[in-house]
Order: sequence, then C-alpha cells, then structure tokens
Amino acid sequence: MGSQSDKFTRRTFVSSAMAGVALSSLTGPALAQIGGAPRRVIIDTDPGVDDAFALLLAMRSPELKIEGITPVAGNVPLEFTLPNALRMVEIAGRTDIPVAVGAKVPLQRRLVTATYAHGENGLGGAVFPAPKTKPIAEPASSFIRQIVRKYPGQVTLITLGPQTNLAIALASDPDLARMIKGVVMMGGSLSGGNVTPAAEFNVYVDPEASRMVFQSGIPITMVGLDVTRKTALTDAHVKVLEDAATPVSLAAAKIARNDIDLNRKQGNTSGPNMHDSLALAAFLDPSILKWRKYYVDVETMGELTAGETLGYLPNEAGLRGSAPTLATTKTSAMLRDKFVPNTDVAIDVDSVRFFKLLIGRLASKT
Ligand SMILES: [Ca+2]
Repeated sequence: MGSQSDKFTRRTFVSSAMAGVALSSLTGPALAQIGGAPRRVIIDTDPGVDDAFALLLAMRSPELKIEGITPVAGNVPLEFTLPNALRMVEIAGRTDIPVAVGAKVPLQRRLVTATYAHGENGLGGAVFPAPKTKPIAEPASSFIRQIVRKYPGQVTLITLGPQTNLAIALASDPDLARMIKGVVMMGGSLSGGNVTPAAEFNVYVDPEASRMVFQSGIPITMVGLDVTRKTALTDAHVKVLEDAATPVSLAAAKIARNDIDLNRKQGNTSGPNMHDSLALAAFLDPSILKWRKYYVDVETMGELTAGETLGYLPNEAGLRGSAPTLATTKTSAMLRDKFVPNTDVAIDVDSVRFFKLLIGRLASKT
C-alpha cells in the first residue's frame, strides 16, 4: 500500500470515474424512506475496530430494524468476532438483537486475518469484560435464510466482513437470492487492494463467497476502498466521543484510542479508516457518497490476483474475460454479451458529512 504505482492507479481511477459522472446516471441506491417504517437489516460482521463502530452506529440509528447480527471469521478468528459482537449489543443496551454464530473459515481457503490492523483481540487491544449474553442456537446461515423467508423482499444484508455466511445461505436455498432486498457491502475496490495490489481484505479472504454474491442477481451496493480510504479517524473525533461520556461514546473512544496507537506503531501517520461504518452510513444516507453503476465480478483463479473486484462499464463488444488457453476450454473469453449492471459502486465520499453522522450519533445522549 502507498507505493507510487498504487497512488497513480488511485488518481487515475478517481479522475476517470469522476469524468464519467456527467455522462452516467448517478442515482445510486434507493434513498432511505424518510419518516417511513424502519428498514429490516441483518448485519454480517467480523469485529474488528471499524465493525465495532458500524455496529454501534447501527444500534443508534432509528431508521433500522436490526433483525440480527451474524459474526464471521475475518479480521480475527470467530472466537474473538463472536464475543466482540456480543459486547457491542451489551454496550448499546440492545441485547434484544439476536446474535447468530457464523462461519469459522472461508468456503475453500485457509483463514487469513488482519490482527496487524485490529489487534489480537479485534478491538485494537481495548479490553472489555467477557459478555454475559449468549448467541442464539441457530447458525448464521440458517438464521439469514429464516429471516429473509419470513420477510421476503424486505431484508437488506449489510456485510462488513468476508461474505461466507451469506454465500452458505444462498447455496442452501436457490430461491433465497430473489427474496433479499439488497446487499450493502464494505468490500472490494476498483482502484487497487490493501492486502495485495489487487485485492481488498474482505473479498481477498473469501473470493469464492463474494463471487457467489455478485453473481446472485441480488442488487448490490459496494462501498470499497475507493471511498473508505478517505475516512481517517482523527484525535479530534475521539475527543468528541470522550467528552460526550455516554456508555456508547466511551466504548467507541476506548477502542479508537487503542487502535490509533496500534496504527501509529505500525508506522502509519493517519487513520485508522472507518471502512465499515461508511458502508452503514451509505445505507442510512446514500447522498453522502457519489455512485456509478458497474457490472462487478470477482477474480477467483488468479495466483496473484484472487479476490480482485473488476468493474465493467458499457462496451459494445460485450464484457470480456481472459483469453482461452490451449490446454482447456474452461476459460471463457466473453463474460457477458451485453452490459447489465449488477452493482452501485461508491466512487467518492463527502467525509466531513460522514463523520458528522458517525460521531454525532455515537456521541448523542438521547
Ligand atoms: Ca469488517
């Protein structure tokens, strides 16, 4: 990360994406129903520092009816992400929200974690008491299936980690995809990765799962590194949380202080970035970001590039994959003969407005 070529790629992406803005429809995902009934969501997550912020933001947002939280292995193993999710519902006073145990490992790969960014315990090293709340008996994938079938066409999945749980649910029930209202994901990038030059962490960890999601036909909203790289948490933000002195704001501040220290010890001069809370904020208020429609698919075969997300724009010649090899007929030269977008991709963000929403809600006394 941060190499000259990476910066060049990012600049090129941003300028070319923004150049297309005037030409393309930038409606973005459906706006929140102002004054309408709270919208049903399941939050799939691997807490995770920015996951913890996203969960607290969600639980401070009256626009949401949180049907459940489904922790998965990712930033740290499930033995940490599960209790961390339970800690967040206790801190927010929302133990009414079911927490269902998710997958311990990706579909086909060994688990790769990100303890360098989130600390060994996933909360930047911030220590909280062991949670008293227990998860429900039903595993995450069948819980997702049950809630979506109970409210067909109403439930949005907000995925903040590797998409293993959703992929297992989709594989178990061929009718499920058309009953899911949408997927809002933190993940992917059209401007280079953070684990490898190609791949963003969540998609890198379980590319096969993300490929199933992108190919499922579910309307997808992708909040990737293209925008989350612009959301660095600062000491000033943390000070606001400390001054508010509510249980939620103090917990968020404690996690943030620990992670800012960890981040500096790693040699970073800014951040951490609030990747996951931006995805949550995008669902609450899509007007904070700028959007463009792409056909997005995931590279799963690449020795160097597995987990890369590729965004296709309209092309009269169709959407092309890699050239067929002599050895096999399996590789297809043509992915699609015409352009049909499957994803609203966030291409820019007003980070001042984002932090106003995030810090404002976490620091709110009501
Ligand atoms: Ca996450």
